Amino acid sequence: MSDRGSITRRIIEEHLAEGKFEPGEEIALRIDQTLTQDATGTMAYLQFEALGIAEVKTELSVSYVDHNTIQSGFENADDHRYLRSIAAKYGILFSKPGNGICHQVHLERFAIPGKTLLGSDSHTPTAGGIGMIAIGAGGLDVAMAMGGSPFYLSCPHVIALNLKGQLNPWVTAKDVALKVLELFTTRGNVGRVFEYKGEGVKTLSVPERATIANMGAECGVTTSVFPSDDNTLQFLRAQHRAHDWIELIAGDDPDGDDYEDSVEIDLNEIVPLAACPHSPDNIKPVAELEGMEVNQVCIGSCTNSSFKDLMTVAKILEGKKVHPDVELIVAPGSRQVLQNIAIAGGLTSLINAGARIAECTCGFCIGNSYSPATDAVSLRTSNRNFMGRSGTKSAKVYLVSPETAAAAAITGRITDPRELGLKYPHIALPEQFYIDDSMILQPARTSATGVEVKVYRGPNIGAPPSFSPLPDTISGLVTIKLGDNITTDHIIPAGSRMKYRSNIAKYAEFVFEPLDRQFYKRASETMRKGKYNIIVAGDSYGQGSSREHAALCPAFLGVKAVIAKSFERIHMANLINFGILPLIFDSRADYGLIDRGDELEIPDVRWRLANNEQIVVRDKSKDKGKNGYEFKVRTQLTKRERSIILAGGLLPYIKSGIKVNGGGER
Ligand code: MIC
Ligand code: SF4
Repeated sequence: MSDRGSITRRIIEEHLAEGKFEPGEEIALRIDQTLTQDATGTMAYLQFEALGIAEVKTELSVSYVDHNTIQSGFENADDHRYLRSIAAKYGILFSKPGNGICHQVHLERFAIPGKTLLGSDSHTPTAGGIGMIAIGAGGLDVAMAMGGSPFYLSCPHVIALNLKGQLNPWVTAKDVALKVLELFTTRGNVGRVFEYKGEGVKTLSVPERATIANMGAECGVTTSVFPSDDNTLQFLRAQHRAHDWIELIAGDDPDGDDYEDSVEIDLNEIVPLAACPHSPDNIKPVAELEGMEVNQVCIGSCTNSSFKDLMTVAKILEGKKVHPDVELIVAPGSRQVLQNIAIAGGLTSLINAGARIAECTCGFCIGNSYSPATDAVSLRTSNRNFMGRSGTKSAKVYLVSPETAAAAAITGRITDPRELGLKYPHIALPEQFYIDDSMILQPARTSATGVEVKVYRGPNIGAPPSFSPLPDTISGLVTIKLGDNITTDHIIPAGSRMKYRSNIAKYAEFVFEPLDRQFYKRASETMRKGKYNIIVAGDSYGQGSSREHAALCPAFLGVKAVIAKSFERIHMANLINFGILPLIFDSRADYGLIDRGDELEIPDVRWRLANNEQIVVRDKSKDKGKNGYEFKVRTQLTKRERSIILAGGLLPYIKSGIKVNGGGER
């Protein structure tokens, strides 16, 4: 690997399959490793099967089961069995339910500095904490990578985040992540990478760096990356994986063009912070919220469930009891964390204090368990507090550090942990973790009989739907008009609905359920009339998760275009993969002129897209009697993406080999 330039540039250049390192231009990256989790995994593997490839072509692919582990009914269990049989058949490692959250386990057991990782989960950048380029994507893109195809993306603009100084006691990596969200917010960061530099980086361990990289996902960046240095070596050594270490430090930037911008963050100045309801960028100092009554405290999730996180909480709670009015839930990030806090005595302190010890899974974070009571205040160490995500619409979720969470568990109120009057428990990483990988199945082990592995398909697992090519003209109705910051949790809820991830016809009934329960009915009626459904939205449409169901289910309901002020990266890629045209208002004022129910026509759209000509939308419900009100929209699509939409999505594109004319690079 060259020793010149930013870490981002060095890893990308080492993995370029197409294009060159020019921010904003389309590039294709060779992918060394993939990860999937069960909620996105079944659909990803159904699509992988459709590619007809005998075996995964990556250096390593791991299938985790960590999201849908509440097996109330056969659906989840059937999915797990399907995933296990697919892993055995195609050469994929299988991390059993209970072994831990994909990002935590991947960091511990598989992440390698300098490599690329593509994961069907938006928090895949967690592995950036070890010095990987780790990117979240839709399941179909991950399926393609498992099949050996490169991953296409816009070459990122790299922002240097220069950390100086050192965190004060009781101030943590989570507070740094929240500070970054305060500075950059949840929108406007598409196509960027945050690269962490500076003396302050040396004061952070790998799990702390991983917490910060994890929440870059909330800013919408492509990924976040840290150097690989002595701390990285120490972490890998503790994981008995020193052989995976390489040093990776940003080199000279002779042309001075590797970083688009540089922002300094003084770690000494950060104080305990909280993200207030209902967005991860709604940041306030904990001190300003002090005294607010707390009903629930949840510690865990892929952001803050490491050994250090839980041992710190255990030390704070040692010899104390959880406040009588608070329920405390602790979900270790992995079985390794659980085993090691048990060995170190932390688990006993947590149990004695009155914590409810949950499984090593996503659990509360995805809202499929431990939902708070009506109107409750819940303090969580997770990364998203979108309205209703906890499973309780009226609940108020605050995102905080494990230290702040533990303080509230004791006092029953939001408390600045510095005011607890305790000595800060500095927890060092063990020299060597206790390691037991017996819940990670090697492909050969699952087919112990030597007979060809039979893929198990339960009745809830349907074939992935296919979609028609883009029509010459889109004639449709505005089925829903939305505001800014619509998340994928709004588009297709997770929580209790998540068990239908493998059954698109059923899951589609819940599209936009949190916002408009009539959407499914209206969309079905439009389809019966032989028209398409069109979604109109404001800024930053599709924030949050990588779930391709937020595109797949609308496509199943006849959505052919989304017209928005701006889109988030992963969701836009998913729309393209399922043949939905993402259009951007040329004049933002036109957004105000459209109403739900309006009849829209997008004439000659097929020809215009193919030839990269201006696309025009005609609102036939406005200026009646004339030709309707016409407004201009644009796309931010590469040639390849335009071809995919023309074909009706990525799978039909691969089969059809359609190619288009003209420029149109993003
Ligand atoms: C999330 O945190 O929202 C999820 C659930 O992990 C999603 C993936 C999914 O919807 O299955 C994500 O972050 O991509
Ligand atoms: Fe799981 Fe929550 Fe992390 Fe998503 S954000 S992977 S649901 S722990």
